Amino acid sequence: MNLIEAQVDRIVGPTHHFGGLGVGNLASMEHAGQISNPQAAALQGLEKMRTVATLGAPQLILPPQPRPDLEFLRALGFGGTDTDVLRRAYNEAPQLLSAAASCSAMWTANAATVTPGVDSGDQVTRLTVANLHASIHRAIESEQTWNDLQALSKLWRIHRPVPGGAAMRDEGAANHMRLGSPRNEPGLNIFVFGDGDPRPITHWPRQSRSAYEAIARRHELSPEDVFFIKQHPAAIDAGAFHNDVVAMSHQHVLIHHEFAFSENESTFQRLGLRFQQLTGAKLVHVVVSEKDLSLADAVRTYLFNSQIVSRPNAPEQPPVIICAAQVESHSGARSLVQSWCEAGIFDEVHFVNLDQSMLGGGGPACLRLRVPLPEEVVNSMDATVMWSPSLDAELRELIRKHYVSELRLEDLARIEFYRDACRAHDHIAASLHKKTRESDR
Ligand code: SUG
Repeated sequence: MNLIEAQVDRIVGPTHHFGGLGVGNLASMEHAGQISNPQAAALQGLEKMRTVATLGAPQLILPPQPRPDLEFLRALGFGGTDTDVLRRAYNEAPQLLSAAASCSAMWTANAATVTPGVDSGDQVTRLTVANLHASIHRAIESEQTWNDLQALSKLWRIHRPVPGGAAMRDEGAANHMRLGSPRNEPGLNIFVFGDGDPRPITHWPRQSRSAYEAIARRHELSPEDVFFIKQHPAAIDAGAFHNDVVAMSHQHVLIHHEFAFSENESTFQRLGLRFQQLTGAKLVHVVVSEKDLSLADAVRTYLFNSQIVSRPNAPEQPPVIICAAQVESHSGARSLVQSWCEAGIFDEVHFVNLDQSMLGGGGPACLRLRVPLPEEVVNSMDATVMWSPSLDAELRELIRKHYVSELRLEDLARIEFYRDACRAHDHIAASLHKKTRESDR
């Protein structure tokens, strides 16, 4: 039996804007205040989901988290009517209004850390919802994320976020990699953390080792198959605020930049050896040198943030790699992908335009949570949120009708805009949970 990787994406919300809130995230900081296009952002996300679903992978869709979060603003002392709360937040602390309206939950790679049941010695898939304590706008996501993931399946166990505040800050799957065979057999779990020595100079490391140690314990992973690996401080300082900006993995493939990790060769030797013992196969380990692609260009193109997808009905075929359009227009990054396809690591490459997400520092892999599942769990999942051509068409129509194509921070302070955003959210959520769709009958 094989493990099938379900992909969970969230629709970008109607309040998508560039708040410059991403800690250590150069794209986010650089584009702060720029006019955003929520309609294009949501349609671009849907287009990527279509690409993935067309490969035969189960593609699940979550609704946007309701924003602006007025409860959050009220808790911070902005009182009065809804109109007052929005106006006061905008006048007194616009960055808090921006945080309350952020659609950052669209980057579902940060929703949770996931391990398949087989790694814990049983068949129970485990998820720990990320606390996202490194950033104000992201720390408000976890409650809704817990509810959303809980609703998707009854056959997995979802743990609450790791407690303990900033010392236990956790960014979910963006810093976690699992290597294993395509079969439902134990694999290796690699947890990449940024705190401790050697420290970055400019940016604050978002992921703590202690949080991942707690997750490995909670998920009952066997210690000999768990690796804790340190992010290179130079990578964090160059803008790799998450490991998935400089490293990617899928089954027997591990590809990363030479400055992704602060580890010596022996760690990777142990990793390769253990992988071979566990799976009987050789780990394909590709290290991209600074000469072939500088750290700065890795961050600019998000090459290592490509989404790798196996076709469930052709599991022995090499997977497909989905890259941001920025990879296609960078000759160095493009030739690397082409060389990997020629070497048979990937079957083919698809380029997708995710410009609105990229301006906030999120590429293809940031926009999905991958969940390796045995087939019967895939079949147990909430079918009403599974991608289908008719759901896709319905969502596109709603987005075209209810989302604006130009948004400025001051718009978020208007009560009319707030009401429209609530309506847009309700339409999308209702559409996702509709039992039967005209065209599916
Ligand atoms: O947490 N950007 C997100 C991007 C997350 C990318 N995810 C992965 N690498 N897996 C972040 O920094 C920008 C928000 C703003 O600028 O308004 C933001 O939150």
